[in-house]
Amino acid sequence: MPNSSLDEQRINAIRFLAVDAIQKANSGHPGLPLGAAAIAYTLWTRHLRFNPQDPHWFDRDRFILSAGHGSMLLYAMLYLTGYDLSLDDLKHFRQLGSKTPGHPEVGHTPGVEATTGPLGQGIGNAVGLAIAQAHLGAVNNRDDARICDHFTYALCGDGDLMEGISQEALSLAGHLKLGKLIVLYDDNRVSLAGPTDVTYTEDAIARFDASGWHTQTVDAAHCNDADAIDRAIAIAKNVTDRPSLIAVRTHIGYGSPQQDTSKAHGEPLGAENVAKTKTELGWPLEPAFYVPDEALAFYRECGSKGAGLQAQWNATFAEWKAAHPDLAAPLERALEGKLPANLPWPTFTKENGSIASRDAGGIVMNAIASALPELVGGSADLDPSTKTYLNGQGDFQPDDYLGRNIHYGVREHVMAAATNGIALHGGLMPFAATFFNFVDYLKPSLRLSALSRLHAIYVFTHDSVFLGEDGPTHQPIEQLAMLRAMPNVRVVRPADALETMEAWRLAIDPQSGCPWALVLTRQKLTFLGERNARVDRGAYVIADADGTPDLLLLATGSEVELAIAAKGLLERKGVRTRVVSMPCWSLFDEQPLSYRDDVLPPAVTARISIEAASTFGWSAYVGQRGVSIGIDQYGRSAPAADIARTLGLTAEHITEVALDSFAFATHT
Ligand SMILES: Cc1ncc(C[n+]2csc(CCOP(=O)(O)OP(=O)(O)O)c2C)c(N)n1
Repeated sequence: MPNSSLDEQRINAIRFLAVDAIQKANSGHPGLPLGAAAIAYTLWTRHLRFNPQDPHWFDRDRFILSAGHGSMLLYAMLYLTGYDLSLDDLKHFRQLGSKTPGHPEVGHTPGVEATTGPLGQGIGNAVGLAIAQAHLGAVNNRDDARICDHFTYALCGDGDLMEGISQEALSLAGHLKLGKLIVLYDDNRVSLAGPTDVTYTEDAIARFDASGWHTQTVDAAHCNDADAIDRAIAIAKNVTDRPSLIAVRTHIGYGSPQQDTSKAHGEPLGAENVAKTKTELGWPLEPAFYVPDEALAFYRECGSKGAGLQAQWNATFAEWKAAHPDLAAPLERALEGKLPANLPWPTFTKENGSIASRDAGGIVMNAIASALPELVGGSADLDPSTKTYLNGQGDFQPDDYLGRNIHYGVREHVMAAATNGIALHGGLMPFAATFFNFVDYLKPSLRLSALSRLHAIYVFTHDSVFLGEDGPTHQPIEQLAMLRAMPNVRVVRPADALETMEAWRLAIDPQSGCPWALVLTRQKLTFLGERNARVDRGAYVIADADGTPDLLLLATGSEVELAIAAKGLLERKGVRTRVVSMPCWSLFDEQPLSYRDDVLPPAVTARISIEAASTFGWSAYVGQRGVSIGIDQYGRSAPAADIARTLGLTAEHITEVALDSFAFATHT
């Protein structure tokens, strides 16, 4: 039981705000708020440094509710401590247009730091947030002023820890010795479908031990005891050479008739059980959404201390800025979402010869890296292949958080979730790289980059069957279609070095407000000529017909040069052919109709799309009379030229198809 009745009352205020909101919505998850209220209470009122008046204060502690289904716990804390979230907002939990959606959404509710709900993502975000703090701290903190020195806390449940991404996250965080990361585990041994012992019986805490974390348990006798939790958090904060886990043994649905059962997990208690729970915990039955004046005053006072904390920090920051203008300028610029003027972009000309777009990407990144200190990131053990290593910028390692190259290891999923965390932190521009085929391993996190409109840059290389001998397990087919179907993602597949550079130019724009997927080749690409490569318009005419075109060839990436070769053959047969490079569909779709009609004249119905991937989606551009040449099957393990021949991706085959199509379009 709580050690004092005041604590108990304040903890119960959290519980019953959640219970009443869920009951009113007739939807939600009361089990977690009932069981974990004491954890939130202790953390928020005794440790967390936050300012409800300025939810974006740079050096605030971050709190991530990884178990996002427990959103009412977070909303209750935000309301109680004085964020811009009213009691009325809680009364509209899960309703259309409310500030209190079913799962927390960053950018939607003041004080919510990350969009969580897909289990395990929040722990990955927390690792990224802690990486960002460690790096920005190493770059900027000085003995006289520690301007980036906050903690990152995450609250997770059994479900988070069952997800594989959590293993990647704790393994990476343990290696990196992220001492300012503290994970609180709501160890209630019940999940959605029943008790966890039907499937989850390993020693969860030993996993953290084995990964180099500092671990503590707060046992069942104290699950409601703020002082016990308080002591554990205080100890964890003092452990600076390792991340910390605090497993708090709790009871799902605490105090309700469904306590310790999965019935409490994800459905409203029901009016009768709400009443029984209130009676059990000594809470007045009426009114709903009751918060004792003393409790509200206490929480509001905790919240109002944040203004003082931030004022102190502001003073430290001002001194630091005066003493270190060289550090302050780039940090402030990045935080304002601005780029440095005159970045040293490389030039690509015919003299560079044929060059793979992955190599072009590496040249671009390395050209701008020194002038763009916020660019940090890494690959999933693939940077020799993805060409994304930033030369001379150091490795982010436990003994050197200054390094800008993050070695994610073969952990694609947490790489992307951590990338989201870095983007959420502010002050940095994260990138993440892997083979395009393995986008499948990180897609759940990329989806959250997109949903949250995070500025994260994904570099995906080995973009097609033309990677060759590694075979169909490594050859992407449907991945382009998958990413193009995802709202808010800019998918760019450049045709040569110049388009690659233009893609990077767009991708680093902090105002773009979305994730970018740069899809690059392993194999060399012909330089397609000095020109105004309008990647920003999504598609443009790269090689035009002499006169009004009879036929349009639409292509992306490595297939643009194939289209240009086919154009040569077609013109010998008298077919006036226009080639359109279409590196980014979504940008093209957003152009005015007049531009789209200029590039793809409606009168020209003989249209062929050429892309070494699933043809899914191309019908929107080739129309009913058009034809899509692509690969609607899995690839082959063979040299690229043999694959091209077998799958019909040759200029000769394209020409044959085009001639048929032209005949069809003009004679029907
Ligand atoms: C990736 C993913 N899979 C499944 C779900 C559906 N789901 C939501 S909560 C939950 C169980 C979580 O159990 P636990 O973490 O123990 O939470 P508690 O029951 O203690 O509230 C499941 C399966 C989800 N949100 N995310």
